[in-house]
Order: sequence, then C-alpha cells, then structure tokens
Amino acid sequence: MKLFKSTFTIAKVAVVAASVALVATSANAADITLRGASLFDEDHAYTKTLREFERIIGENYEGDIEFEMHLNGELGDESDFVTFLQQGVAIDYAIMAPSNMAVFAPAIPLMDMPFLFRDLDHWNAVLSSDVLKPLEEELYEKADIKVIGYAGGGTRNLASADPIANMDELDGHKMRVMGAPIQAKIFSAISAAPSAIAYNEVYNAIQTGVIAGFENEAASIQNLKFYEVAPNITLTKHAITVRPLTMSGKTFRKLPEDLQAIIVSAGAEAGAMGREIESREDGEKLKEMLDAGQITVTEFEGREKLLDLVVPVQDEFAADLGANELLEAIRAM
Ligand code: X1X
Repeated sequence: MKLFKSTFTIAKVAVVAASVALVATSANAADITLRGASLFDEDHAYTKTLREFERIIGENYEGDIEFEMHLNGELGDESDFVTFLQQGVAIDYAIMAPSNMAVFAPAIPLMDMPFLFRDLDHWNAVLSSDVLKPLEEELYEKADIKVIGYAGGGTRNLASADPIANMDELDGHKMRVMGAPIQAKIFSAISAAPSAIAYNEVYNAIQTGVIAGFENEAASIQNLKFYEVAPNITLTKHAITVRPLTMSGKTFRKLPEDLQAIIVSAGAEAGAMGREIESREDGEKLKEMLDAGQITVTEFEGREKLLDLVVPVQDEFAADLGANELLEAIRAM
C-alpha cells in the first residue's frame, strides 16, 4: 500500500503535531496560514474539495493568506485530525467522517449511521436542508469544531478478502468498522463480527488476516489500493457518505470577520462541488476497478432483511441520545 505507514504511532503523531504547531496560524490579517489535512492524494474528491475551498477563499479574501496542505495521511487519520481540530493544533480544516468524531460528540455519528438514507435523492434532500443543524451545534459545543460544509456522496459497500454474498456468508464475518459504537452495533445486528480499527491499520490488518474485510466507498478503495487485499465488493449499499468539511473553532474565532464570512460560504460551495464529484464518480470508479480486474462486484442477496435488522438499533441509538425526533425528521424527508 503506497500511502499509509501502519507503524504510524500516536507518539509520532504527537511529534508531528508539535512541530507543525511551531508555525501556528497567525490572526494577523496581513499574514495568515491555514493548514489542512487529507487522508488521500490530489485525485481524491476530498482533496479536490479542500483545494476548491482554498481557491475560493484565496480569490475572495483581500488580505494576505496562504494554505498548507498535508496529504496522504501524513498527519495520521481522521481520529487524529479530530483531536488536532479540537485542540486547535497542527491543522485548521479537514473533511472527516462523523463516526470518527464520536469521542467528542456522541450524537454526531447519527449523520453517517448505516442504512440512514434510502437513496441519493434522500441524501440530497437531507443535505440541502437544515435538519442536521442540531448535530452541528453539538459538535461545536462539545468539540469546538465548526461544520462549514458537507462533502461525501460515495456509497459504502463491503470489501473483503473472500466473497460475502448473503446472510450465511456474512454471519461472523470479521470486519473493521469506524470507531463510533453505533457502527459496531449496526454491523453486529446484521450478524457480522465488527471491530473498531484505525483506518490506517486496515490494509495491514486484512493482509495479515487479523480481519477478513471492511466497508468503504469506491473513491477510497481505489485511492488507497484496498482492492489489493480486499478485492471482493459486495453491494450492501449500506451508507451514502456524509462528510463534514470542518474547521477548528479555535482557529475560526481568531480570524478577521470578513475572512470568517468568506470561509463559511467557501465551505458550503466547495462541499457542494465535492458531493457532486464523489457521487458522480462513485459508479465510474467501481467500473474502472472492475475493468482493470482489481475487484469483483456482487449484489448482496436479501438486502431488505438487513434493513429489518438495523432499524430497531437505529431507533435505540436515537432514543438514548434523545434524538428520536431528529431521526424521524430525517426518515420523513
Ligand atoms: O472508514 C473510514 O474511516 C474512512 O473511509 C473513507 O476513506 C472515508 O469515508 C473517510 O472519511 C473515513 O470515513
């Protein structure tokens, strides 16, 4: 795998964070450096979204501003990014999965709970509305992270070393899930055997047989060459990604007001572009990998059965958070 070093330790993240913090963001309008991070290279929709975000700001802000982007997971994975943003060190903006932010804001993973969206139209309707605002507010209050836009739009499927085509093959399937407890609950409910593993450990964990697979969207499977170890894609279509484009509250509040306003609208605009790219490219990327002989693609037999199994788990999660009305509002859209 070309991009992640599985030996990336917490200690190393801390060293990198400390050294980058030496060139910390200046609130001086004449000289502002904003630092971003992406797990991927320039070809991935997240990086393109972040580049568009930078472009719009650079074009509209009259002060002296520059951007410093850390690509290819060089600063760790999203669980590292969320800590950096919360603390206001090392980076100022990033795109992250809500389920990788659960440690600071327990309700935020409702946004990317598997089987939440019926289809792309439903997902679009939700992201074009204000229905997710209460979750954004919780993230800001509890983690000091500000949502300024939404990227995403990839459909998540199972990717595994051996084919998983039906309930029998899914039973006890050892797979990686993201860190939010709701992710493990949902995949347990459909009879898999999930474990939360850091994203930058997944490739090696599959290669060494610690797990038999994971779940992900085409853009990331292709970008990080996960097909080398998990070439069997099963179309469970269990999630359409919602990926907040976020900024550290600590950074945001230090910036001049005119720049803050530009950032807020650049986040919305860049996110919309990113969603358009990733949702449009999703099927194309699957086909590219299929045509290149990198993956096989199989429908999951009896997907409706999965839905029956997960709805009570979703309901219970929302009830525990006092978010039943929010979940109903999303479902009703
Ligand atoms: O599963 C993950 O942790 C990652 O999967 C993809 O690469 C992206 O959706 C990323 O945001 C993260 O969720």
